[in-house]
Amino acid sequence: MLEEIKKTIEKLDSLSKTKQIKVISHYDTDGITSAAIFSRALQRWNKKFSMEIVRCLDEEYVKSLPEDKILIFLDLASGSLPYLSEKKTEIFIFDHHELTGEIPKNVTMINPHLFKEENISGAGICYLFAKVLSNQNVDLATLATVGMVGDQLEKELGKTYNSILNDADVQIKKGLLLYPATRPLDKVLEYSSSLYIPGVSGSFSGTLGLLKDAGLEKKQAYPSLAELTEEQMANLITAIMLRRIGGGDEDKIIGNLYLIKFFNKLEDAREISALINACSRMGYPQIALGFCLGNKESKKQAEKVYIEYKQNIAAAMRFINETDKIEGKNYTIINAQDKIKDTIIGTTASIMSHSPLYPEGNVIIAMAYNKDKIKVSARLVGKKGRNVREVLTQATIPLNGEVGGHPGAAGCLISKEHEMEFTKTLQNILEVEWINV
Ligand SMILES: [Mn+2]
Repeated sequence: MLEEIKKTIEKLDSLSKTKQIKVISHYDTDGITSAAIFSRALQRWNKKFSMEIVRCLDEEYVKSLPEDKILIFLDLASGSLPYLSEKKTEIFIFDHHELTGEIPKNVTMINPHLFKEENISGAGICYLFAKVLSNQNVDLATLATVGMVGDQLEKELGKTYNSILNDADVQIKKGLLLYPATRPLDKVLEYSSSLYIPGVSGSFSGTLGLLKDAGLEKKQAYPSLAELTEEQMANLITAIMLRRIGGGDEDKIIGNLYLIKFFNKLEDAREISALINACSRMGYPQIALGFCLGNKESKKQAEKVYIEYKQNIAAAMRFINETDKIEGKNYTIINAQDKIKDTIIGTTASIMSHSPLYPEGNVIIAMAYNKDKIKVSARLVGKKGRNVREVLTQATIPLNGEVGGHPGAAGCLISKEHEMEFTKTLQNILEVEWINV
């Protein structure tokens, strides 16, 4: 792949002598960190460019792109090859998503799928590009680490990732997958929505009880996960396991913590990823990008937006608790309409699927308006149960919706005029299958 990257750089170099560059990247954490790495690398290479962050590439958008500029796509576009073949300009793609169709003649692609290599996130690929360009760019490896965590690729690290992590200013520590690992444990345990511990999550006294059982004491403050010794970490994990008996998910709650330097402070890469993601979902990808590039003003703004985002999520969860739901034996449908932002409806559905209120195998469908469309997110609680992507695909066949995702987490966009029809079809599918099972 490195050889291909070298050739790509030469091609880009000669083309850019007569043509302007437009870079388009994805709006999630991996896309934003890709954009940050790529911008810095182009800037140090003395190339002028413009940058745009988008949520998805649809046909209309691709058509609207200029024909007289070099187009570079980061962390997306592998699934849009047929549209791109119609553009009359040179296109470069640095992506890790699966390819649909042949690579058109006007497209140069760097994608690990083409080289049968380990899956590397968009930011990882952009980092390799930057490093081939100049060794000065090794300082961008930390951003590549954030992109990796953002796309949850840290579970199976191969050779390439190990070398990227080697370049990065990162401390790796085995421990409890609870973030941020850099804040006092009492706060993180009480307020975490990613790891549910019966009697502890949401309870101040329960949290203190757990910490006492784990033998952890408050000095000026409780220690953070990052500060624990190996023995303390093991005791804490045991104390949590005892409260999650029957959970059977040790591998899910233990893993590597990635501690990185950001703005000269030790930070948890997962927390940085959550902050970037939050800014983008709240409609401020440019703040997220500025934050990644080390802009102090962006950092201030990003922190503010992150707090707002958490408040939005909390309000969404309150709304879900209080609102009427369509409930069947093994499914729950929530139509939030305009009460929840379409950009956080997926996160909301994920939090619900981790909540103890819904039993394993339950299908959660959450819907929210997006202008004249409806964004639909489906999640399966636990691992065993229906393929939710299939469920959405079946329900959207008559409506011309586009479904994306995996068996356990999927989403689609339908037209608002089909709201009632869609909900009914969905209900029918979920009911019928239940009888079949
Ligand atoms: Mn990605």
